[in-house]
Amino acid sequence: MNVLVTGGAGFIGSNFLNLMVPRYPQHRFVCVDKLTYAANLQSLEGVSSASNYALERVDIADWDAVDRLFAKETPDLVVHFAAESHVDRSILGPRDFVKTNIEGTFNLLEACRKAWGSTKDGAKKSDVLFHHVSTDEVYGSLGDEGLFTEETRYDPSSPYSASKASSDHLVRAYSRTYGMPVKITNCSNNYGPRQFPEKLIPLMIQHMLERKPLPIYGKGLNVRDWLYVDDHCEAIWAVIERGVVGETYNVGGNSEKKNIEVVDTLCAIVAEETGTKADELLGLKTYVTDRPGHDLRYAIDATKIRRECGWTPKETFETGMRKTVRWYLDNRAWVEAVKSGEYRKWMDANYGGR
Ligand code: NAD
Ligand code: TDX
Repeated sequence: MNVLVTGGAGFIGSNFLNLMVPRYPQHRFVCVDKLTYAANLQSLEGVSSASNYALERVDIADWDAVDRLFAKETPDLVVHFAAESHVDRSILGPRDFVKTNIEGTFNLLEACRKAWGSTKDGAKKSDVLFHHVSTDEVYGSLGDEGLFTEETRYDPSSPYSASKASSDHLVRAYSRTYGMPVKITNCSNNYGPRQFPEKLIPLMIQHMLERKPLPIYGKGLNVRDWLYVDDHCEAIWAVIERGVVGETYNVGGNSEKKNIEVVDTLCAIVAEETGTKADELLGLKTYVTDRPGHDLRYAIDATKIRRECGWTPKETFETGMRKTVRWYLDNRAWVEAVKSGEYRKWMDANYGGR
């Protein structure tokens, strides 16, 4: 198979490529990425010289570029990770989210449609499967009870989640209207190596190492369902291999934690791993203004993917968090590289260099 992996230089996409490129030498993997602030080619050093790997710098919001890419590559499978992914950025500047997450997904679907049914007699030319990587945030917020299922009504709260919801609707519409083969996964919060340090877990680790305040939004009582990134990547592959075409699968770690619990756990692990007193790190906790429209609680019912695709997560929250802390301790240069340049400018402009 020729596999296009959009957003392959970002957090989840790079972990996906690091797992799949060596595992499947019979498939060719093309990383399709605009290389925004969130991308880091160092994350792909382990696969960049593999003979079944290639990189194409493409902005998926640019139709001509996407059209050219598909003419050149004729993919069998598109695994679509590329997105603007940070909720806080979407609140401060939603435009890029609409461009990449909605228009970008639309362009990829159009390119697949062109490959799917553009012969004169309307017969399909190729069988390209479109796997859309989405989020549980499309469902909005839960109260204290209940879980998101694949039937939960969409009710997004942020420009980010609204743009992802919109892209999910487009993907389903292409399946129903044109009969195109698509699959969707809606996953809970990921954590692990190579995550950009604007997201809760790597941001907190970094601030602990630099002895900076640990900014906790509101009272820290919002709940997320955490999943180790490799478990998410395996879930995507399980759905590609064993999921039913046209179906949606929720993916989650069965690991609900309040934000404050996440920070306390991280303080304990970082203290242990660095020989620091936990109290010194716990003393850095700082309660700051809440995120506007902050969803209270996310939690996933992953029964369908377990039952139909035989997937279960391998890591627990405790084992995954320890691996993650170790990775950030062992890869300080990676963090420094992504913290330079555009990220630093954005943080300085919006958070006074936090
Ligand atoms: P990320 O921000 O780390 O990476 C996104 C990648 O997409 C970057 O490499 C970036 O350069 C690329 N990109 C952005 N705009 C592009 C464009 N216009 N054209 C081509 N490439 C572009 O994101 P992530 O956390 O790895 O998330 C990947 C996907 O998984 C996203 O679709 C996100 O919505 C979804 N998701 C993420 C999580 C999570 O917890 N991180 C959970 C569920 C779903
Ligand atoms: O400094 C912080 N302090 C804080 O309290 C940050 C960055 C976050 N938070 C809170 C907000 C959330 O309740 O921590 C929680 C997690 O925040 P993020 O890491 O920004 O993730 P979230 O907003 O939940 O979204 C993530 O999971 C779903 C990803 O960024 C999305 O791409 C994915 O779809």
